[in-house]
Amino acid sequence: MVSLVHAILLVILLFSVLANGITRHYEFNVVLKTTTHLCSSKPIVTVNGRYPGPTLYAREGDNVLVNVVNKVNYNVTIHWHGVRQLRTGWADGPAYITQCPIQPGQSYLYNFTLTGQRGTLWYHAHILWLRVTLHGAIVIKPKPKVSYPFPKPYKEVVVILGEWWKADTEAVINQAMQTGQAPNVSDAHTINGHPGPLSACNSLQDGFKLHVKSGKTYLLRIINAALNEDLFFKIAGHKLTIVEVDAIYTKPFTTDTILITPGQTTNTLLTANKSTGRYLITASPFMDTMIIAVDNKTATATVHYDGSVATTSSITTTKIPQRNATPIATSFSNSLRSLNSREFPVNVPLEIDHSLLFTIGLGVNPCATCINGSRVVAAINNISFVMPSTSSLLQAHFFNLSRVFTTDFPGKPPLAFNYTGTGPRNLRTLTGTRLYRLRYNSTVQLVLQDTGIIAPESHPIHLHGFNFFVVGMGVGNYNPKASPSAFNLVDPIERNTVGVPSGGWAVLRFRADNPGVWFLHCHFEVHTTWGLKMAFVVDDGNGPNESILPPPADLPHC
Ligand SMILES: *[C@@H]1O[C@H](CO)[C@@H](O)[C@H](O)[C@H]1NC(C)=O
Ligand SMILES: *[C@@H]1O[C@H](CO)[C@@H](O)[C@H](O)[C@H]1NC(C)=O
Ligand SMILES: *[C@@H]1O[C@H](CO)[C@@H](O)[C@H](O)[C@H]1NC(C)=O
Ligand SMILES: *[C@@H]1O[C@H](CO)[C@@H](O)[C@H](O)[C@H]1NC(C)=O
Ligand SMILES: *[C@@H]1O[C@H](CO)[C@@H](O)[C@H](O)[C@H]1NC(C)=O
Ligand SMILES: *[C@@H]1O[C@H](CO)[C@@H](O)[C@H](O)[C@H]1NC(C)=O
Ligand SMILES: *[C@@H]1O[C@H](CO)[C@@H](O)[C@H](O)[C@H]1NC(C)=O
Ligand SMILES: *[C@@H]1O[C@H](CO)[C@@H](O)[C@H](O)[C@H]1NC(C)=O
Ligand SMILES: *[C@@H]1O[C@H](CO)[C@@H](O)[C@H](O)[C@H]1NC(C)=O
Ligand SMILES: *[C@@H]1O[C@H](CO)[C@@H](O)[C@H](O)[C@H]1NC(C)=O
Ligand SMILES: *[C@@H]1O[C@H](CO)[C@@H](O)[C@H](O)[C@H]1NC(C)=O
Ligand SMILES: [Cu+2]
Repeated sequence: MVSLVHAILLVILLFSVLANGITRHYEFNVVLKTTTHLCSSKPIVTVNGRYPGPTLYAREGDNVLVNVVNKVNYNVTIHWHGVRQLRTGWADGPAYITQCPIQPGQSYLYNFTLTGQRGTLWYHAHILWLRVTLHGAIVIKPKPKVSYPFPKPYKEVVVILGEWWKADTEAVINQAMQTGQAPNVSDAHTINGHPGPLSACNSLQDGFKLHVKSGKTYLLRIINAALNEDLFFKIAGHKLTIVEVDAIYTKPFTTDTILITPGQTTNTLLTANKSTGRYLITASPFMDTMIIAVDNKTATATVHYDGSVATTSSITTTKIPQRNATPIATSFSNSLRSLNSREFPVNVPLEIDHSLLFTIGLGVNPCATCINGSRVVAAINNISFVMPSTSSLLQAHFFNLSRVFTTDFPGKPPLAFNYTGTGPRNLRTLTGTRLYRLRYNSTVQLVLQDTGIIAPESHPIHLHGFNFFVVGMGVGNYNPKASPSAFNLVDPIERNTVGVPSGGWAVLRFRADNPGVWFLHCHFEVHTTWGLKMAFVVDDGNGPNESILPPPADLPHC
């Protein structure tokens, strides 16, 4: 009898576990690890000594607990990029935005639930330039017994694209901040931690090998973890079928080249339809403003058919896209559509409460100690954002601390001008810690307009706490009268990071249904450092589930 009762209880427990997800516990020790490959030997900041870091596996609905223990001499925080963090902003991770840093010797338990999300996301350090080596994949499987809306792949493989400096990256950005100039570009791109067999890096490593069986289909979960560069991704002799971006299912489409900006993820099916051989995988930069320096080296890896002999001469190669191949980039962006099925409907806000226009771009401010007496900066609506230091913005918001921020961030540029034009103008920006306030459940249309101040440039803009719909995109200046007629309000792509075209604009829509303080910034680390960032503060609603949860007891203090 006892065992029958136990069995029934177990079944009930199992069902509640299946319905609500389980709790997954991860231990992340942030430690230094000395690498001896990749053109240089130097200590790097890692999770558990691994580069890239370990993959965090979970299912939709799971509660994830990650205990982060800081064993390095840097302040550390970790961001769970793309995880919506409904009411749990305390676990979002950007330093001085939602938490103070985890100081050396301290630890912090990130506690969040993966509600309504499945797909590939990633985690990375969100302080200093530590994310260059502190990053890894988050793989969220559908709920038990739920299948993908595409044929089940034979195997799944995480492919992380990165950027590698021979020098210490903190020295690189510190030098740039002292001189006021742009930081040195990287020395290599990487695929799963390796520049690859054909790299100019003379790495002894063979590079990453993707072993495949002829006739099978593979799901590649591609992540751009580079600091400052958009990347093209190709596989020689094979087409790629895009099925998901930023943990949102897409209408499948086939392409030979993927464009992926820092912060974005792309899931693609690869059918190994050759019988044998080795095929080159490439990751190369996209930057269509020629005066901006990029690391022009191509990272390589190989698709290796089972039974093929490994000689360099036997690798089938592919044409690398030019760094300024704008048509390839535009064609890829224009092909993205949300799946918009019954299970995964598109809910684009149609009535807009806040219609915002943000200019994004560079500027120049005086700096007596800098090389030219000036420094390059970056700004949104002419404000170079300044981080608080005495508390995080979320703590200040929750505990009603005054004098940490103001809520007067301008909803439109202070000065209307020919944004993408090149005429002479005052290059100065203002500084401030200003936020834009949104009522709970209000709707936002945000036009992101690149400027030609110094030079037009594409910017991968990332919003924390939300996904948004990209309802329109174009070149030149956004035209409030003409541009909306081309909006896609039916099946626009939904994502968390958008590549705003160089000298152009993108229009985002989202509903402010997540109370808290949410960072909006360029995912080129150099632009964020220079000030291309701001935050939204979303009020609590009146309902029982519409307010921020109280902070955990171990939340770090400044
Ligand atoms: C995680 O947060 C939830 C509230 O969202 C809380 O109920 C739970 O106790 C927390 N778990 C741990 C281990 O602190
Ligand atoms: C940046 O590059 C310059 C020129 O190659 C070099 O002199 C300098 O040492 C580099 N800076 C760092 C921090 O490596
Ligand atoms: C393999 O797929 C590619 C791209 O879809 C196609 O061009 C090629 O003809 C296929 N090859 C074979 C042997 O089926
Ligand atoms: C990369 O840039 C370097 C320095 O500007 C140049 O010498 C080299 O030819 C370039 N390589 C490619 C593949 O464009
Ligand atoms: C310094 O300023 C001069 C004049 O404005 C400009 O031409 C030059 O490019 C600047 N140098 C650097 C390294 O930014
Ligand atoms: C902050 O102020 C709001 C509104 O006045 C109040 O409801 C809330 O309890 C205050 N929070 C704290 C932590 O004092
Ligand atoms: C803005 O500047 C661009 C580039 O100089 C020019 O082609 C365009 O005509 C200008 N637009 C307006 C409205 O002046
Ligand atoms: C930005 O603000 C500075 C300082 O007030 C001003 O001089 C400059 O003209 C402004 N630029 C733009 C584009 O609004
Ligand atoms: C949010 O607003 C929409 C209408 O704009 C309404 O249908 C929905 O019920 C609201 N949700 C909440 C939680 O208030
Ligand atoms: C609030 O959330 C809890 C837990 O998810 C749920 O059981 C409850 O029904 C929700 N209440 C409302 C009014 O939505
Ligand atoms: C680490 O963060 C604390 C809290 O904000 C700050 O006081 C301290 O200066 C930081 N340490 C370093 C090395 O930046
Ligand atoms: Cu940028």
